[in-house]
Amino acid sequence: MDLLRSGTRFIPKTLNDDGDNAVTYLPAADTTELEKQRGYKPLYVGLGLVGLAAVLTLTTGLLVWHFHLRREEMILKKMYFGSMSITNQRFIDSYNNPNSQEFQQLGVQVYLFTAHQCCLPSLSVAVCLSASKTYTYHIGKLPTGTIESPGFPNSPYPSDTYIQWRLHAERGHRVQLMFDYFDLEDDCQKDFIRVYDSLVPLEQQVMTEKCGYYKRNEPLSVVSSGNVMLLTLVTNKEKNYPGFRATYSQVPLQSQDCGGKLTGLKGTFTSPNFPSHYPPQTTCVWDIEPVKSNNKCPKDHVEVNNEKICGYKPYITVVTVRDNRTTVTFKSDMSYVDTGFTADFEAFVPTNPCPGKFACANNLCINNPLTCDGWDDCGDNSDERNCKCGSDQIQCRNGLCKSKFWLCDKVNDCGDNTDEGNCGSCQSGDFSCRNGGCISENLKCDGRPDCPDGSDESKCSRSVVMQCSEYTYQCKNNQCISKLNPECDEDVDCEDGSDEADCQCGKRPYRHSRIVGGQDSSEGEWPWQVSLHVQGSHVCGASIISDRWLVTAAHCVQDNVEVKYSQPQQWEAYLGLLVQSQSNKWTVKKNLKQIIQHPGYNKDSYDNDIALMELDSPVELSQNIWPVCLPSATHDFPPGKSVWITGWGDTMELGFAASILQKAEVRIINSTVCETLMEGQTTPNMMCAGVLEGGVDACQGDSGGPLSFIETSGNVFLAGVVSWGDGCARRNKPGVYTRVTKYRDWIKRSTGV
Ligand SMILES: *[C@@H]1O[C@H](CO)[C@@H](O)[C@H](O)[C@H]1NC(C)=O
Ligand SMILES: *[C@@H]1O[C@H](CO)[C@@H](O)[C@H](O)[C@H]1NC(C)=O
Ligand SMILES: [Ca+2]
Ligand SMILES: [Ca+2]
Ligand SMILES: [Ca+2]
Repeated sequence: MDLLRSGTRFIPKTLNDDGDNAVTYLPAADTTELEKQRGYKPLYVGLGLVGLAAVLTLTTGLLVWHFHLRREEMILKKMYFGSMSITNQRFIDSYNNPNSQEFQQLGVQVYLFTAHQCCLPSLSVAVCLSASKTYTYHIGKLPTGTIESPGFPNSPYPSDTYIQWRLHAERGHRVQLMFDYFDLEDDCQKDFIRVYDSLVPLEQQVMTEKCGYYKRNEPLSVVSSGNVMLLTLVTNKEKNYPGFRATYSQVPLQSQDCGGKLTGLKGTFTSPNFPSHYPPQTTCVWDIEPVKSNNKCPKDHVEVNNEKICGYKPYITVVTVRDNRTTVTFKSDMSYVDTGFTADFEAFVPTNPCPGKFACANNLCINNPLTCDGWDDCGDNSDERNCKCGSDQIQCRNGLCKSKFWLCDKVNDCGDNTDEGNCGSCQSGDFSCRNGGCISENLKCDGRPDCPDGSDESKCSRSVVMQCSEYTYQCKNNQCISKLNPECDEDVDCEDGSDEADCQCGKRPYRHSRIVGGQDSSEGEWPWQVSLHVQGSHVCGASIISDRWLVTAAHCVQDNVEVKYSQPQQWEAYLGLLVQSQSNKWTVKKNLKQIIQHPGYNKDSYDNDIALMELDSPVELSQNIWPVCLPSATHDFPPGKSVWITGWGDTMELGFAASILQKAEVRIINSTVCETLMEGQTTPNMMCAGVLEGGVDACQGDSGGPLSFIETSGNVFLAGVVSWGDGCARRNKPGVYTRVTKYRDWIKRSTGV
């Protein structure tokens, strides 16, 4: 009976040897319909299938085979489930217990899942589900309850597990499940949960599948369409994460959960439960009345004006209705739900749609100064057409104007490459050496340096040892290698392996699945960010580079008439902080032992704007307190690439103070171009970065705070220190940052780090 123990491989094809294609899907019984029509609950029974083929002959009614196949790579990992509904029986609670007298009287012989009966063959090796378990909860008796993954919160969930939790609400209610902690392996091929709108894992009724990490300010919540829900947890052999904790409850099923009549000239409406997941099988109709289909979106969608909208839209979507009323319909089908939408509506006078503002071609109204500024604010570029370009703009051949920041940064901003022509690059077929000059493309990566600086060998899979220069990386054994940025790129390039030593820096414990609209950071997202306080208030930012040392800006520690900022006893450093004035168990407050301002700091030109701070005692590193990587002196941060600025707002100047740590994505500006734009106020010790397309201008960087560059390996490097240009990310003004690579040797000499 116990296949695994007997050493036999689990063969899921007991019934039919044709394998995958032979699995038949019969339509699932619609549980809600049965309930509504007959007042009966259909009886669903999970059948453990392994070695139990005989059960099949006993069933009456509808039999549904569920074939749980996780995409191609996972063909070896399958689970089979059967379910059966007996439609002529009224459901009573004792049917949940197959040993009850009532159940036995049904005359159906059923095997429920028990440990070791369901196995997952993985990578051709049979793996038994060591803890396959089913829990059942009836919500009516206890209004809410908690579900946790095994071991939570004290230990990670177990390997090779399949667990299911069945939730029954009372009739006339929905089941609501809210995860307040969720941290699973990032790869949904490996560990995942699924939530079903049914009591058995029917593919057609999956509401959602989740893995990875959800931060606390983005809770995960799902609602069923009827009064049942199933949660399953599947884990594989490796990498066990903390798991999850969820609260279940029931919510009354209302006939009118959403939709309705909207009047007035302005308003907002959202999908049900927004920003949580909307329930499956939902239809909402809004009649908008001051003012009014194709097959583009066959599944869940919003329909307005016969136009269906679905999918993820990072930017605003505008629908214009040329009528004095409209209807908006939201529909979700049986499976896979998401967080839905929020929408604003506004009535307009057709003859003057945007009084006092600019009317985009899509009828969005934007403030006049946003036209012809080089940024697409309408979403259809109509605010950037027919413009006369300003002196700080590039006149693109296609008629657009773009900010001059974006000249010669290898990103085609005009769309027709106007901004990337005349950048002194070589003819096609030639390779441009980093320090100028052109060589034939064939000489690239041939193992011999042909450019004077060897840069033709700098972006190759193999690194060559060559003469040291400002374009090579120096290994600990003093050999210099040709590869560009070989540090912590997960390939050993130095003979002594020193390029891959000490690569724990710049790792973020939490994985950040998708960058959501807002600019608030989440806990542990920037664990090197420090808040420096003087006299109880936040004054500057800093970055953690070791358990003892911080990097900040020299101008932060410059004395003025009122405060001796250069004195360590003036300062308090808050590490692991997310919200100002809200310390938590991860937050550590430290005093300083010493401050080392760069001896070459020039308070007029802001040249060498960098300083070091030593903590009075080493800080214990944690998931929220972690050092950033220091780039080697020859590390290249090329123009055109994204970097992140973070901070609570610059309070030294006339900024605002944000309460939650803010982040903003900016783009590195070509330094030759920046020098021109800033009219010679920059030095080679500075680098410039500007707001990205679609970005908002807000003052998000703190003086002294980090400019973080996320390398493809996932390690984050400190590219810069917020210095001047307000430390703000402003559309038409680049931010200027201290170029950290210039100070690598000084930092090493001063701190040993
Ligand atoms: C809306 O327009 C129709 C004609 O298109 C008109 O008959 C109706 O009175 C209008 N309703 C309002 C509220 O203006
Ligand atoms: C920066 O722009 C100049 C022209 O202004 C160009 O020669 C140079 O190659 C650019 N630098 C980079 C790294 O693209
Ligand atoms: Ca614009
Ligand atoms: Ca460009
Ligand atoms: Ca390497």
